[in-house]
Amino acid sequence: MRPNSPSLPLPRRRAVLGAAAAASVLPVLARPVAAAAEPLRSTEPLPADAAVAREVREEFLHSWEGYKRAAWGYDEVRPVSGGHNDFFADGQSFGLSAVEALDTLYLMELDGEVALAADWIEAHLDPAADAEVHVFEAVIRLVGGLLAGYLCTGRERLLTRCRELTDRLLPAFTASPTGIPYTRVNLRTGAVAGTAPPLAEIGSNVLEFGLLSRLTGDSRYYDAAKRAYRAVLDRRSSLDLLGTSLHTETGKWLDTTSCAPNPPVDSFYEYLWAGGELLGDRELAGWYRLLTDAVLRHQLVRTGGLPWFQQVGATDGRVLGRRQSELGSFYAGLLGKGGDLALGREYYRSWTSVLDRHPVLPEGLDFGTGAVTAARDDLRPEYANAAFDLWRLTGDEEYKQTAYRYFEALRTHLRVPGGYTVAEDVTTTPVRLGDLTPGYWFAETPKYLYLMFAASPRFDYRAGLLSTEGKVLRGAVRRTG
Ligand code: DMJ
Repeated sequence: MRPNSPSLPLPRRRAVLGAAAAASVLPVLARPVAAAAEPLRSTEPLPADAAVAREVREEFLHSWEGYKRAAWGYDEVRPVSGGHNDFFADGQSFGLSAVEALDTLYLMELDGEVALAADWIEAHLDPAADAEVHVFEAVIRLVGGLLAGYLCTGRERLLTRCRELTDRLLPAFTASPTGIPYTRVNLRTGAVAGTAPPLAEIGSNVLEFGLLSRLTGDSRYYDAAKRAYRAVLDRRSSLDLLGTSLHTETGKWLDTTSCAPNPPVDSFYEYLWAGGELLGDRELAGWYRLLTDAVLRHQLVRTGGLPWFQQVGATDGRVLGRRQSELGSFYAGLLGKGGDLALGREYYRSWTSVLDRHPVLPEGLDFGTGAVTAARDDLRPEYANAAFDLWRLTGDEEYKQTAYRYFEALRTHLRVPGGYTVAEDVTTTPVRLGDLTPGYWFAETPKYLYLMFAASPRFDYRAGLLSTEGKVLRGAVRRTG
């Protein structure tokens, strides 16, 4: 499919909310706030909230315009070369970045852009494309993006597309003899493939599927997601730990390393907590507590006074590694939301200490030695996500300070004329750049930062709930008039 070119109206630059409105944002999730330790280091005073929100919105628009200019209708932009990237399947595009951006555009009150993106999606996103897609990525990015777009705008056709797409993803679950999903499915033929899903790919669908079941009255989606979770919980060890990946057809563990909160298991745990919150599912909430207690018991260690999570054998608790992925930094926020706030705050500081030592965050490190084990930076959102979560829980200025530092680091090192890009190596001076704006950029980092500073009237700061891909699945406030 050849993506269409848009007619590109310049976005209307509207003033963000004034300081008075910004000052009215309160810490929002009512939970006990643990005594805070001293921040790691003092920082310069921040610009006023409204000014930061304006900066973030401008940077988001800079990358959005880069995508529109060079890659409109394609999945992802290559902002250095001006090329584009098919994320799911070569020669097949779903306009991924536009789907990812929908609710961010809405929250930033860029309504002309929302209409442009939604019109394209409704006209061109093909839920029956002859493409073998990665089920997990299609769920968190496309299904979640369409759901959030629908919730923000009320455009029924976005919900229709969402349902059509999910119906075509469902064979990955229903064809499985164990309930553990296949990892890939051809949207046109329903042929399934891939029998070694890691935990994140097994569980990170219960929010999207549960919500879709609610919105449509069709329980098949939620039932499939719950069956998958149950299949994992039934296979936990006597220590209440989980391995990394399971075989779809035999149900046997393929890797018995408990590597939480690293990928590829990260959002499996996140969706247990969030499923309890969004869907009121007490079973999911109970599983979250059970499994988290085991992770804290067997994997939590301290190095230089800061907490990290080692890898252990799920059956015997034997220590297997000390690697930590940058993606694991989201866990600071999840710990906070799940009732372990003091530990969540400490773990956030573990990551702030990494940011203290590098221009931007590397993908991986050995927390025992501090050595970088993966020198890339994939323009990831997890640290900003944790800042957002912990700020909502505590209202503490520390999270605005550090989130702004993170934003400045990205702007200094990863901004290019065509938008924002990943880096190949963050240990070189200057940072050696790559050439891709991942779709999740449009869904996550600028959204978390903007919401922290903008006092947005379009987000319910108390009730709002975001998916692992930053999609607002609860708490979008519809525009009036
Ligand atoms: C995003 O696609 C989601 O946050 C997912 O849960 C894992 N991480 C990537 C971005 O790093």
